Amino acid sequence: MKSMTIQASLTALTMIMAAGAGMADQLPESSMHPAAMTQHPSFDQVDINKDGAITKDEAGAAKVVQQDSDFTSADQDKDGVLSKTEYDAMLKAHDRRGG
Ligand SMILES: [Ca+2]
Ligand SMILES: [Ca+2]
Repeated sequence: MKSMTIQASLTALTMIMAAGAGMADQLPESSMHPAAMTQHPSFDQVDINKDGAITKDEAGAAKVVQQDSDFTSADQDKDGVLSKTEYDAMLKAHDRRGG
């Protein structure tokens, strides 16, 4: 009777370990998907050439804007690029829209 209890415990332990391993397997895969879009890239990450401004190409490459009109409306002073202030304001606007 006692040995059956041990056997049951071992089986449960094996199942827990297997489940843990399965979850660990999934972690790197999900972190490879930037489509998890809960967090926006920082200004520095989007400003690929580090000139202190985000062009439409850089914003598109980082997927921080879905369409030209998003970029245009974020470019508040209409100089064709996003400053850090404009970029931050755009992200805040995105968050407000819940998207
Ligand atoms: Ca740039
Ligand atoms: Ca601007």
